[in-house]
Amino acid sequence: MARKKIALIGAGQIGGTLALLAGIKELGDVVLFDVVDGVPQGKALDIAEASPVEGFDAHYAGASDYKAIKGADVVIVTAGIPRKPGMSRDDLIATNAKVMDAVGKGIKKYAPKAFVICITNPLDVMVYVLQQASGLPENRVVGMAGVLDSARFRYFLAEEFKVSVEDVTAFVLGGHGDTMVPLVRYSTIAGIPLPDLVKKGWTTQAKLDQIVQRTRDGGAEIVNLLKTGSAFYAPASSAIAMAESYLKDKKRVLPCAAYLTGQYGVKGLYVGVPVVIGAGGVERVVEIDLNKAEKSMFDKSVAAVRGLIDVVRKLQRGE
Ligand code: TXD
Repeated sequence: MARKKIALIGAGQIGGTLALLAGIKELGDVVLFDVVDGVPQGKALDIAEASPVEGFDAHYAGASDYKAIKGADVVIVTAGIPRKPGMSRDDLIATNAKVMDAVGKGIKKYAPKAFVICITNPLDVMVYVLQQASGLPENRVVGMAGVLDSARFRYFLAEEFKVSVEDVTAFVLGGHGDTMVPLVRYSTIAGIPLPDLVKKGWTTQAKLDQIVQRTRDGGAEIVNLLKTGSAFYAPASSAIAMAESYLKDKKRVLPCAAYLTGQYGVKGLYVGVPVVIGAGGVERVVEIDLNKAEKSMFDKSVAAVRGLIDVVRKLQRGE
């Protein structure tokens, strides 16, 4: 069986980390693409030279021409500009929407059968622009945010409870960022819901609320520390989990920005919801009942995404 081909559009901080992880996990051959000539080629060669030491077999190439992504099975998009301290994700909108347009056209021409994962911010809007520009079916274009948000939540919970990260599951809904909806009652330690653990005295409600807020602000916490860019290790790990579920038809249930066709009362918008990712792409959207408070947080999140889509449409019309 020939190796799968993974194309990484954007060879910056996340792109480079994705390339290394794809190799270490032997997911396939890797093409790094970037508009800055030399960087994708340099990172490709550097990682290829690590392969004998790490003991993985994968072919690496770097390119500045879309031809190089021809026939890719998976395309992961990080192209664009990241946040600097003081910037919100939404400040990136005008520049990154143009980038998504160009990237979408490149994918349409050279990799129309690919499963596409968008990482570029503001995520829920960029994945929409990318899907529109690529013309690929909605269930083959998905956004990465929820896996990262829930990973942050899981990590903070594991620290609080002093248990393995492996035994913490977390459930988040909604848009990436400030309007994210962490679902505490569906988040568990080895199957025990968090509210039960508060009752048992493992933690307090106040501490839990703090953790939820820290999760919401997780991106900004890293931006403020790094000062020159945003998080890249955990975002790359998160996207690789999604790519792996597709390539190996694992059918993992992962929170992703998925195109909704009526689920959760939303139509024609990408919003963060739990989905099943398998060989068919997004095979299913998992729906759960939300209580009043959760529904109101979710609706706020959806309204924020809708507002940003309107901004993009205005920009596209040149207004
Ligand atoms: O959860 C999430 N979705 C995210 C998203 C978590 C963290 C960061 N997130 C966003 O990912 C971030 O706000 C950015 O929009 C992207 C990529 O972040 P990264 O840290 O990798 O940014 P870099 O290092 O600046 O890399 C971006 C690369 C850089 O090498 C540019 O030269 C390139 O994108 N670039 C392009 N490549 C191809 N085509 C075009 N048009 C292009 N424009 C810039």
